[in-house]
Amino acid sequence: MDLPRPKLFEFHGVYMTHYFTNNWEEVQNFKARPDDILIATYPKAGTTWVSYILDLICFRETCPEREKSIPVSDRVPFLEFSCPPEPSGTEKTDSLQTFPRIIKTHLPVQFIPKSFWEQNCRIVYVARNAKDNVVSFFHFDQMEKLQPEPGDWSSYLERFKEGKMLYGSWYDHVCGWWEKKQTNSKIHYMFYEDLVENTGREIERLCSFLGLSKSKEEKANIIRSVHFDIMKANPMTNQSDDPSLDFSVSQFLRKGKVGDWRNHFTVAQNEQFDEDYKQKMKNTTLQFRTQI
Ligand code: PPS
Repeated sequence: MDLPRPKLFEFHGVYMTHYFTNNWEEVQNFKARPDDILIATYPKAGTTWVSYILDLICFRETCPEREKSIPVSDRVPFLEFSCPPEPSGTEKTDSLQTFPRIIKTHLPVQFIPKSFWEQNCRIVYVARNAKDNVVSFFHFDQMEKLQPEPGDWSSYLERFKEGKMLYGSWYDHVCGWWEKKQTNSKIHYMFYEDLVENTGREIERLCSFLGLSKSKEEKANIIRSVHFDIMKANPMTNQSDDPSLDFSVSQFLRKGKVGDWRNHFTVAQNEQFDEDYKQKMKNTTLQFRTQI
């Protein structure tokens, strides 16, 4: 795929690229169904992992054949993505034949199409600590040709602090969804670090949020399938079919760890980051773990 890298621009107060705003009217007018499950995240927080978990929870027993033939990116369409001639995220979602539909978005809470609220849909939000999130995003932006040029690490880190990233400020994103969750019981807010620490417990919580029960054996099967090494080797989950990703530069399933930020932040960068973080997060009760 040989497209020029896109430019960031401010869109209703949030930095975006045209791949995620081209189809804005259709996205905003999207008709959600009451049984739709929306998975929302800031990019690189564990979207693919949780998308796959949700897909297995909902469909492993009833449609086992999709396991071998449909990449997770097709099972769980990316709502606001649009890169013609590929069908847009809304078109892909509208053509899904499954119930429920599981739909992925990276939109900040204020941009969510209103029908998701009107239909009282279940929403799973996944958040990841800022330091590992920015490191993962930096490596991804190097391999993803549909992303703006990342530049070097130290300027990238500054841009992250300023919110000049695709989908804007991480701080606004995680806090905006956290505030919304306080008054909306249909939002399940979960953390990447918890998933790494105890995948089984988090799957259990997801099942209970969805009102589904799984046998011990079914749960064990899901835990096995969503292990980092297994997902990395699985062509249905490792994104190896995505022509815009350059796997000679990095991997989509790169490390899958909590604390990889220590291999990237200098001592000075870490101190400045912590100082700035304290300011930006001083009005929220939201807490993250940067190690487990
Ligand atoms: S995207 O492009 O926004 O949809 O990316 P996203 O899927 O949100 O995030 C990618 C990071 O999630 C890690 N990942 C996992 N970690 C642990 N276990 C499993 N099974 C797993 N699956 C995906 C992936 O490796 C990326 O993180 P980094 O730190 O870059 O490895």
